[in-house]
Amino acid sequence: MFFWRKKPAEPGAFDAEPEPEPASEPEPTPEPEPTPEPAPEPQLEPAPEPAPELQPAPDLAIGLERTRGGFMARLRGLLGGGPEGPSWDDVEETLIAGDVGAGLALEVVERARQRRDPAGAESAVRAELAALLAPRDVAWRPRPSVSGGPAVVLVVGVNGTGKTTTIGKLAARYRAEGRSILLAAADTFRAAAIDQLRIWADRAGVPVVAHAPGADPGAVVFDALDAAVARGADLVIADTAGRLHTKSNLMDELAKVRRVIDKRLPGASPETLFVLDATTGQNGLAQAKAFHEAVGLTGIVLTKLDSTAKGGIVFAIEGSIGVPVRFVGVGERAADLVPFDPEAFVAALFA
Ligand SMILES: Nc1nc2c(ncn2[C@@H]2O[C@H](COP(=O)(O)OP(=O)(O)OP(=O)(O)O)[C@@H](O)[C@H]2O)c(=O)[nH]1
Ligand SMILES: [Mg+2]
Repeated sequence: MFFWRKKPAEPGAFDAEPEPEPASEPEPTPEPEPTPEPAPEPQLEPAPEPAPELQPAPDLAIGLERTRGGFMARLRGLLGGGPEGPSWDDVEETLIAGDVGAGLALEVVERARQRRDPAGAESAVRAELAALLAPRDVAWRPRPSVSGGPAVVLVVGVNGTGKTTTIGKLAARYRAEGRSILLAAADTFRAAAIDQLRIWADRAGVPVVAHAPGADPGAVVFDALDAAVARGADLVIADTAGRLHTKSNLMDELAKVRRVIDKRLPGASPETLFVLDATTGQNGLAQAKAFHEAVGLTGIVLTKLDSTAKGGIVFAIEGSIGVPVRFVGVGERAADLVPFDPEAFVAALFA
Protein backbone atom coordinates (compact mmCIF):
# COMPACT_ATOMS: atom_id res chain seq x y z
CA MET A 1 0.00 0.00 0.00
CA PHE A 2 1.34 3.38 -0.97
CA PHE A 3 0.65 4.66 2.50
CA TRP A 4 3.49 2.65 3.95
CA ARG A 5 6.19 3.81 1.60
CA LYS A 6 8.81 5.96 3.26
CA LYS A 7 9.01 9.40 1.77
CA PRO A 8 12.25 10.18 -0.07
CA ALA A 9 14.59 12.12 2.19
CA GLU A 10 14.67 15.86 1.55
CA PRO A 11 18.02 17.32 0.55
CA GLY A 12 19.88 18.14 3.71
CA ALA A 13 17.66 15.93 5.86
CA PHE A 14 19.51 14.69 8.92
CA ASP A 15 19.06 11.05 8.07
CA ALA A 16 19.49 11.32 4.30
CA GLU A 17 21.73 8.52 3.02
CA PRO A 18 24.24 9.24 0.21
CA GLU A 19 23.10 7.91 -3.18
CA PRO A 20 24.65 4.47 -3.82
CA GLU A 21 27.29 4.29 -6.57
CA PRO A 22 25.94 2.70 -9.77
CA ALA A 23 26.92 -0.99 -9.77
CA SER A 24 29.44 -2.06 -12.40
CA GLU A 25 28.34 -5.73 -12.40
CA PRO A 26 25.45 -6.87 -14.55
CA GLU A 27 22.16 -5.98 -12.99
CA PRO A 28 20.59 -8.87 -11.08
CA THR A 29 17.14 -9.84 -12.27
CA PRO A 30 14.82 -7.80 -10.12
CA GLU A 31 12.89 -9.83 -7.58
CA PRO A 32 9.15 -9.56 -8.08
CA GLU A 33 7.78 -6.95 -5.70
CA PRO A 34 6.14 -8.64 -2.73
CA THR A 35 2.48 -7.80 -2.34
CA PRO A 36 2.52 -4.83 -0.01
CA GLU A 37 0.69 -5.45 3.20
CA PRO A 38 -0.15 -3.03 5.96
CA ALA A 39 2.92 -3.18 8.15
CA PRO A 40 2.16 -3.67 11.83
CA GLU A 41 4.80 -1.25 12.99
CA PRO A 42 4.34 2.50 12.99
CA GLN A 43 5.75 4.70 10.33
CA LEU A 44 8.01 7.39 11.62
CA GLU A 45 8.42 9.84 8.83
CA PRO A 46 11.57 11.92 8.63
CA ALA A 47 11.31 15.63 9.12
CA PRO A 48 13.03 18.15 6.90
CA GLU A 49 15.58 20.34 8.62
CA PRO A 50 16.12 23.10 9.57
CA ALA A 51 12.91 24.48 11.08
CA PRO A 52 11.21 27.02 8.85
CA GLU A 53 10.97 30.47 10.34
CA LEU A 54 7.65 31.36 11.90
CA GLN A 55 6.12 34.60 10.71
CA PRO A 56 5.34 37.12 13.43
CA ALA A 57 2.01 36.63 15.21
CA PRO A 58 -0.74 38.92 13.98
CA ASP A 59 -1.78 41.93 15.97
CA LEU A 60 -4.54 40.79 18.31
CA ALA A 61 -6.65 43.84 17.48
CA ILE A 62 -6.65 42.74 13.81
CA GLY A 63 -7.48 39.14 14.70
CA LEU A 64 -10.38 40.37 16.80
CA GLU A 65 -11.61 42.84 14.21
CA ARG A 66 -15.02 41.21 13.80
CA THR A 67 -15.71 40.97 17.52
CA ARG A 68 -14.48 44.52 18.01
CA GLY A 69 -16.76 45.72 15.22
CA GLY A 70 -19.60 43.47 16.40
CA PHE A 71 -20.93 43.26 19.94
CA MET A 72 -17.98 45.20 21.34
CA ALA A 73 -18.69 48.23 19.12
CA ARG A 74 -22.26 48.28 20.44
CA LEU A 75 -21.03 47.83 24.02
CA ARG A 76 -18.47 50.62 23.73
CA GLY A 77 -21.15 52.85 22.21
CA LEU A 78 -23.52 52.19 25.11
CA LEU A 79 -20.88 52.63 27.80
CA GLY A 80 -19.40 55.76 26.32
CA GLY A 81 -22.80 57.51 26.43
CA GLY A 82 -23.73 60.74 28.19
CA PRO A 83 -23.29 61.70 31.86
CA GLU A 84 -26.58 60.03 32.81
CA GLY A 85 -24.83 56.68 32.24
CA PRO A 86 -25.79 53.74 30.06
CA SER A 87 -29.03 51.79 29.99
CA TRP A 88 -27.86 48.80 32.01
CA ASP A 89 -30.56 46.63 30.43
CA ASP A 90 -29.07 47.38 27.03
CA VAL A 91 -25.59 46.60 28.33
CA GLU A 92 -26.80 43.26 29.65
CA GLU A 93 -28.58 42.46 26.39
CA THR A 94 -25.49 43.33 24.37
CA LEU A 95 -23.30 41.08 26.51
CA ILE A 96 -25.78 38.24 26.01
CA ALA A 97 -25.85 38.86 22.25
CA GLY A 98 -22.03 38.70 22.32
CA ASP A 99 -22.11 35.13 23.77
CA VAL A 100 -21.09 36.09 27.30
CA GLY A 101 -24.15 34.15 28.52
CA ALA A 102 -27.26 35.31 30.35
CA GLY A 103 -26.20 34.48 33.92
CA LEU A 104 -22.76 35.96 33.53
CA ALA A 105 -24.04 39.08 31.74
CA LEU A 106 -26.36 39.78 34.67
CA GLU A 107 -23.52 39.32 37.18
CA VAL A 108 -21.17 41.59 35.21
CA VAL A 109 -23.79 44.33 35.03
CA GLU A 110 -24.71 44.06 38.71
CA ARG A 111 -21.11 44.22 39.85
CA ALA A 112 -20.22 47.00 37.41
CA ARG A 113 -23.11 49.12 38.72
CA GLN A 114 -22.12 48.52 42.32
CA ARG A 115 -18.60 49.68 41.59
CA ARG A 116 -19.80 53.28 41.08
CA ASP A 117 -16.52 53.68 39.23
CA PRO A 118 -15.49 57.36 39.13
CA ALA A 119 -13.78 56.61 35.81
CA GLY A 120 -17.19 55.75 34.30
CA ALA A 121 -19.29 52.83 33.18
CA GLU A 122 -16.86 51.62 30.52
CA SER A 123 -14.07 51.35 33.05
CA ALA A 124 -16.38 49.42 35.42
CA VAL A 125 -17.55 46.90 32.80
CA ARG A 126 -14.04 46.49 31.49
CA ALA A 127 -12.76 45.72 34.98
CA GLU A 128 -15.56 43.23 35.60
CA LEU A 129 -14.97 41.43 32.31
CA ALA A 130 -11.24 41.30 33.01
CA ALA A 131 -11.96 39.85 36.46
CA LEU A 132 -13.63 36.85 34.80
CA LEU A 133 -10.26 35.83 33.38
CA ALA A 134 -7.91 34.46 36.01
CA PRO A 135 -4.30 35.67 35.90
CA ARG A 136 -1.96 33.12 34.33
CA ASP A 137 1.55 32.55 33.16
CA VAL A 138 1.41 33.97 29.64
CA ALA A 139 4.74 32.33 28.80
CA TRP A 140 3.22 28.90 29.51
CA ARG A 141 4.77 25.95 27.68
CA PRO A 142 3.99 22.22 27.83
CA ARG A 143 6.67 20.74 30.06
CA PRO A 144 7.76 17.17 30.74
CA SER A 145 6.57 15.86 34.11
CA VAL A 146 8.66 12.71 33.87
CA SER A 147 12.38 13.11 34.10
CA GLY A 148 13.92 12.37 30.71
CA GLY A 149 10.49 11.89 29.10
CA PRO A 150 8.72 14.15 26.65
CA ALA A 151 5.97 16.62 27.46
CA VAL A 152 2.70 15.25 26.11
CA VAL A 153 -0.16 17.26 24.66
CA LEU A 154 -3.42 15.54 23.79
CA VAL A 155 -5.67 17.66 21.58
CA VAL A 156 -9.41 16.99 21.76
CA GLY A 157 -12.69 18.54 20.69
CA VAL A 158 -15.79 18.11 18.55
CA ASN A 159 -15.62 17.83 14.76
CA GLY A 160 -14.09 20.61 12.73
CA THR A 161 -13.18 22.93 15.59
CA GLY A 162 -9.60 23.36 14.37
CA LYS A 163 -7.68 20.66 16.26
CA THR A 164 -5.37 19.59 13.44
CA THR A 165 -4.78 23.19 12.37
CA THR A 166 -3.96 24.15 15.95
CA ILE A 167 -1.50 21.26 16.21
CA GLY A 168 0.17 22.49 13.03
CA LYS A 169 0.42 25.97 14.52
CA LEU A 170 1.76 24.65 17.83
CA ALA A 171 4.31 22.48 16.05
CA ALA A 172 5.51 25.48 14.04
CA ARG A 173 5.71 27.63 17.17
CA TYR A 174 7.64 25.19 19.33
CA ARG A 175 9.85 24.03 16.46
CA ALA A 176 10.82 27.65 15.79
CA GLU A 177 11.83 27.78 19.46
CA GLY A 178 14.18 24.87 18.80
CA ARG A 179 12.20 22.16 20.55
CA SER A 180 12.28 18.61 19.28
CA ILE A 181 8.71 17.61 18.51
CA LEU A 182 6.89 14.54 17.32
CA LEU A 183 3.27 14.45 16.17
CA ALA A 184 1.00 11.45 16.75
CA ALA A 185 -1.66 10.93 14.08
CA ALA A 186 -4.20 9.46 16.49
CA ASP A 187 -7.12 10.65 14.38
CA THR A 188 -7.24 7.37 12.53
CA PHE A 189 -10.86 7.82 11.58
CA ARG A 190 -10.15 9.07 8.05
CA ALA A 191 -7.07 8.72 5.84
CA ALA A 192 -7.44 12.40 4.95
CA ALA A 193 -6.97 13.36 8.60
CA ILE A 194 -3.57 11.66 8.67
CA ASP A 195 -2.58 13.35 5.41
CA GLN A 196 -3.70 16.74 6.75
CA LEU A 197 -1.50 16.31 9.82
CA ARG A 198 1.42 15.31 7.56
CA ILE A 199 1.07 18.50 5.55
CA TRP A 200 1.28 20.60 8.71
CA ALA A 201 4.17 18.47 9.98
CA ASP A 202 6.12 18.96 6.76
CA ARG A 203 5.56 22.71 6.93
CA ALA A 204 6.80 22.83 10.50
CA GLY A 205 9.61 20.38 9.85
CA VAL A 206 8.59 17.80 12.44
CA PRO A 207 8.14 14.01 12.16
CA VAL A 208 4.83 12.17 12.44
CA VAL A 209 4.04 8.74 13.86
CA ALA A 210 1.11 7.26 11.97
CA HIS A 211 -0.63 3.91 11.60
CA ALA A 212 -3.10 2.83 8.94
CA PRO A 213 -6.53 4.47 8.82
CA GLY A 214 -8.87 2.65 11.19
CA ALA A 215 -6.08 1.70 13.61
CA ASP A 216 -6.46 2.00 17.36
CA PRO A 217 -5.71 5.63 18.35
CA GLY A 218 -4.28 4.41 21.67
CA ALA A 219 -1.74 2.27 19.82
CA VAL A 220 -0.64 5.26 17.73
CA VAL A 221 -0.10 7.35 20.85
CA PHE A 222 1.75 4.50 22.56
CA ASP A 223 4.12 4.14 19.59
CA ALA A 224 4.60 7.90 19.35
CA LEU A 225 5.63 8.01 23.01
CA ASP A 226 8.02 5.10 22.42
CA ALA A 227 9.54 6.89 19.44
CA ALA A 228 9.81 10.15 21.37
CA VAL A 229 11.61 8.46 24.25
CA ALA A 230 13.94 6.63 21.83
CA ARG A 231 14.79 9.85 19.99
CA GLY A 232 14.95 12.04 23.05
CA ALA A 233 12.17 14.28 21.67
CA ASP A 234 10.90 16.74 24.25
CA LEU A 235 7.32 17.18 23.07
CA VAL A 236 4.67 14.87 21.64
CA ILE A 237 1.44 16.38 20.34
CA ALA A 238 -1.37 13.94 19.59
CA ASP A 239 -4.19 14.69 17.19
CA THR A 240 -7.51 12.97 17.84
CA ALA A 241 -10.65 12.53 15.77
CA GLY A 242 -13.39 15.10 16.31
CA ARG A 243 -16.27 13.62 18.26
CA LEU A 244 -19.62 14.70 19.55
CA HIS A 245 -19.50 15.16 23.30
CA THR A 246 -22.84 13.34 23.56
CA LYS A 247 -21.51 10.06 22.10
CA SER A 248 -20.40 8.14 25.14
CA ASN A 249 -18.56 5.39 23.23
CA LEU A 250 -16.41 7.99 21.49
CA MET A 251 -15.74 9.79 24.75
CA ASP A 252 -14.73 6.44 26.28
CA GLU A 253 -12.25 5.96 23.45
CA LEU A 254 -10.64 9.27 24.37
CA ALA A 255 -10.44 8.26 28.02
CA LYS A 256 -8.69 5.10 26.84
CA VAL A 257 -6.08 7.12 24.92
CA ARG A 258 -5.55 9.10 28.09
CA ARG A 259 -4.98 5.86 30.04
CA VAL A 260 -2.48 4.68 27.41
CA ILE A 261 -0.39 7.78 28.08
CA ASP A 262 -0.54 7.15 31.82
CA LYS A 263 0.50 3.55 31.24
CA ARG A 264 3.41 4.28 28.89
CA LEU A 265 4.69 7.30 30.80
CA PRO A 266 3.39 7.02 34.38
CA GLY A 267 3.28 10.44 35.97
CA ALA A 268 3.54 12.25 32.62
CA SER A 269 0.44 14.35 33.44
CA PRO A 270 -0.34 15.22 29.83
CA GLU A 271 -1.70 18.58 28.85
CA THR A 272 -5.16 17.94 27.47
CA LEU A 273 -6.08 20.86 25.26
CA PHE A 274 -9.72 21.32 24.37
CA VAL A 275 -10.16 23.07 21.04
CA LEU A 276 -13.32 25.13 20.89
CA ASP A 277 -14.65 26.89 17.83
CA ALA A 278 -15.53 30.39 19.05
CA THR A 279 -18.33 30.62 16.49
CA THR A 280 -20.17 27.81 18.34
CA GLY A 281 -21.19 30.25 21.05
CA GLN A 282 -22.77 29.07 24.27
CA ASN A 283 -23.05 25.43 23.05
CA GLY A 284 -19.33 25.30 23.61
CA LEU A 285 -19.89 25.24 27.36
CA ALA A 286 -21.74 21.90 27.24
CA GLN A 287 -19.00 20.50 25.02
CA ALA A 288 -16.28 21.65 27.38
CA LYS A 289 -18.01 20.13 30.42
CA ALA A 290 -18.46 16.74 28.72
CA PHE A 291 -14.83 16.60 27.57
CA HIS A 292 -13.64 17.73 30.99
CA GLU A 293 -15.55 14.89 32.64
CA ALA A 294 -14.26 12.32 30.16
CA VAL A 295 -10.55 13.19 30.04
CA GLY A 296 -9.80 16.01 32.46
CA LEU A 297 -8.94 19.12 30.45
CA THR A 298 -5.97 21.26 31.40
CA GLY A 299 -6.25 24.03 28.81
CA ILE A 300 -8.48 25.54 26.15
CA VAL A 301 -7.69 26.78 22.68
CA LEU A 302 -10.35 29.08 21.32
CA THR A 303 -10.19 29.00 17.52
CA LYS A 304 -11.74 31.07 14.73
CA LEU A 305 -12.02 34.19 16.86
CA ASP A 306 -11.32 36.03 13.61
CA SER A 307 -14.56 34.62 12.20
CA THR A 308 -17.02 35.71 14.85
CA ALA A 309 -18.54 39.02 15.86
CA LYS A 310 -19.45 37.43 19.22
CA GLY A 311 -16.18 36.58 20.95
CA GLY A 312 -17.76 36.88 24.41
CA ILE A 313 -17.56 33.10 24.86
CA VAL A 314 -13.99 33.59 26.08
CA PHE A 315 -15.34 35.18 29.27
CA ALA A 316 -17.74 32.30 29.92
CA ILE A 317 -15.66 29.28 29.04
CA GLU A 318 -12.97 29.48 31.70
CA GLY A 319 -15.31 29.90 34.62
CA SER A 320 -17.55 27.09 33.39
CA ILE A 321 -14.88 24.41 33.91
CA GLY A 322 -12.14 26.27 35.78
CA VAL A 323 -9.56 25.66 33.05
CA PRO A 324 -7.49 28.43 31.44
CA VAL A 325 -7.58 29.51 27.81
CA ARG A 326 -4.00 29.03 26.61
CA PHE A 327 -4.22 30.19 23.00
CA VAL A 328 -6.60 31.87 20.62
CA GLY A 329 -6.73 31.08 16.91
CA VAL A 330 -7.18 34.11 14.68
CA GLY A 331 -6.69 32.71 11.19
CA GLU A 332 -5.58 29.77 9.12
CA ARG A 333 -1.83 30.44 8.82
CA ALA A 334 0.77 28.77 11.03
CA ALA A 335 1.42 32.08 12.77
CA ASP A 336 -2.25 32.74 13.53
CA LEU A 337 -2.17 31.36 17.06
CA VAL A 338 -1.72 33.85 19.87
CA PRO A 339 -0.87 32.95 23.49
CA PHE A 340 -3.79 34.12 25.55
CA ASP A 341 -3.01 37.14 27.68
CA PRO A 342 -6.21 38.33 29.44
CA GLU A 343 -4.97 41.90 29.85
CA ALA A 344 -3.94 42.28 26.21
CA PHE A 345 -7.17 40.60 25.13
CA VAL A 346 -9.45 42.94 27.07
CA ALA A 347 -7.36 45.93 26.01
CA ALA A 348 -7.73 44.91 22.35
CA LEU A 349 -11.50 44.59 22.73
CA PHE A 350 -11.84 48.05 24.26
CA ALA A 351 -9.25 49.72 22.01
N1 LIG B 1 -10.56 31.48 10.28
C1 LIG B 1 -10.03 30.49 10.99
N2 LIG B 1 -10.14 29.24 10.54
C2 LIG B 1 -9.61 28.25 11.28
C3 LIG B 1 -8.94 28.50 12.51
N3 LIG B 1 -8.54 27.32 13.02
C4 LIG B 1 -8.93 26.37 12.13
N4 LIG B 1 -9.58 26.93 11.09
C5 LIG B 1 -10.20 26.25 9.93
O1 LIG B 1 -11.20 25.36 10.40
C6 LIG B 1 -11.33 24.26 9.52
C7 LIG B 1 -11.28 22.98 10.33
O2 LIG B 1 -9.98 22.85 10.86
P1 LIG B 1 -9.34 21.46 11.26
O3 LIG B 1 -8.03 21.75 11.86
O4 LIG B 1 -9.39 20.50 10.13
O5 LIG B 1 -10.37 21.00 12.37
P2 LIG B 1 -10.37 19.64 13.18
O6 LIG B 1 -10.89 19.95 14.53
O7 LIG B 1 -9.06 18.98 13.10
O8 LIG B 1 -11.46 18.81 12.36
P3 LIG B 1 -11.79 17.23 12.50
O9 LIG B 1 -10.49 16.53 12.58
O10 LIG B 1 -12.56 16.92 11.26
O11 LIG B 1 -12.62 17.09 13.73
C8 LIG B 1 -10.21 24.40 8.52
O12 LIG B 1 -10.73 24.95 7.34
C9 LIG B 1 -9.24 25.37 9.18
O13 LIG B 1 -8.48 26.11 8.26
C10 LIG B 1 -8.85 29.86 12.98
O14 LIG B 1 -8.32 30.19 14.04
N5 LIG B 1 -9.41 30.81 12.17
MG1 LIG C 1 -8.55 17.08 12.53
